[in-house]
Amino acid sequence: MTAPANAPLSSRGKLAASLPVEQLAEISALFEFRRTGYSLDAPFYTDPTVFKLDMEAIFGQHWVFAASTAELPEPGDYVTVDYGPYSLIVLRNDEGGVNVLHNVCRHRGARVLTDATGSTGNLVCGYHSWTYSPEGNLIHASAPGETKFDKNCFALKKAHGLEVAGLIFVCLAAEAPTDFYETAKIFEPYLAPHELGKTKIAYQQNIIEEGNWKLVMENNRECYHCDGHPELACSLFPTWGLTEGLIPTHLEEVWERNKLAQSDLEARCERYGLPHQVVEELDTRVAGIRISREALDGDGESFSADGRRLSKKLLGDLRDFRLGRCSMHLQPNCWFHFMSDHVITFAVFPINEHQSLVRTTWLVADDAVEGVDYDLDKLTYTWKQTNIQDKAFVELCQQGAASPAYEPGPYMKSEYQVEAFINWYVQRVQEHLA
Ligand code: 3BY
Ligand code: FES
Repeated sequence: MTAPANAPLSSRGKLAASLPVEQLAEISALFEFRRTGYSLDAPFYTDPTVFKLDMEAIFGQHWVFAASTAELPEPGDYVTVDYGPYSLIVLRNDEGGVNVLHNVCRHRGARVLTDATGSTGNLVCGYHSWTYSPEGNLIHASAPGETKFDKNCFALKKAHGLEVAGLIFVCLAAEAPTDFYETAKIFEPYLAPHELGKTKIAYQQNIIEEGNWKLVMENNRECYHCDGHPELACSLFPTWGLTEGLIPTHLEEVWERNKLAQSDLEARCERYGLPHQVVEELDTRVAGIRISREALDGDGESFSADGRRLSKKLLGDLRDFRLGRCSMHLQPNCWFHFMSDHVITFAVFPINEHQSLVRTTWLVADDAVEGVDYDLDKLTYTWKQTNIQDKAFVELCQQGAASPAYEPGPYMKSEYQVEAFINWYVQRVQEHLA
């Protein structure tokens, strides 16, 4: 784990302080009187003011997953990450650390970098060529005859960056919450053996979903709907062959085979010294997490129809393909699957109250060769299908929430992680409002 390289500048004023009293009372009441155990009221998904509050209280205060190490391997490599009103530059510096800078020129505010990814020395704004060092210091502002301004006062604003086991997180708060370091200590040993620092991007997909970011997260936090994911379901459940859809046809056998598949996986993990215990603290931590290692169907190697490996190169120093999936859910915006042969990262970047960008990235060993060690279409098939199906589910819910007929419905037991996400969200916003 590397410590944050940058001290941020100031935090923005609270939205709450700027709202008319009646509107603030109305928004606070939404949180205070929401019916627990039920989905949220419509304004949580449709109201622009609630969205602004989400950006301030959640995305403005908490650690957000931005990218993986493989996306910026060399000094000068960068990605730009946008959510809500923010645009950030996440850049690999010469010391191997990560600089996080607001992508807002200190002259007249133009976006400095306009590409989603790239490699650069200094950062040059395209409007009047103000030029910043990779640390964000203004080093050149050609303005003939200009004598009266001090370049030191016009550095790009900074945010916090933290790289843990190959994942890069950013935080916009003036003081980043330190609880996240404790959460990172939980997941680091699960991820470390997969050596994400020695992976490369096989494929990255950006999907814009016509849905509020919370609907995207809620949808990810349950598999009650997984009958709608035939490609995923047949590799996800060790007993898929014994089920009809998600309904077990031979209950006893399903139970036994599940137990066997899982205990076989756990024995392998013990042999290789890989952590496999379930940690589930999704709403009891400020930096909520669920992590586990679970068996897959068929050969139990990867997300393929027969459970066989999708890349021939093992990640890191792993010695066995049959390691199931190590899956991690983090609040507020991401989830991951770490297999022996590849890794998939998922990040949700809210755009506005009714649109979200979902970025999915497939990582393989950096020496794996496309067409030789892996077939890109096969590697990405299951989750590309799943993402299309999830997008449709999210969009149906967004449409429903916009109808006057919508009212919150009850979460089923199997949706307890959705409830945990919502509880986490409500608690965090209420803390912020307080
Ligand atoms: O991606 C996940 O985390 C899982 C798989 C399907 C839905 N979700 C619970
Ligand atoms: Fe960037 Fe003028 S707005 S140089």
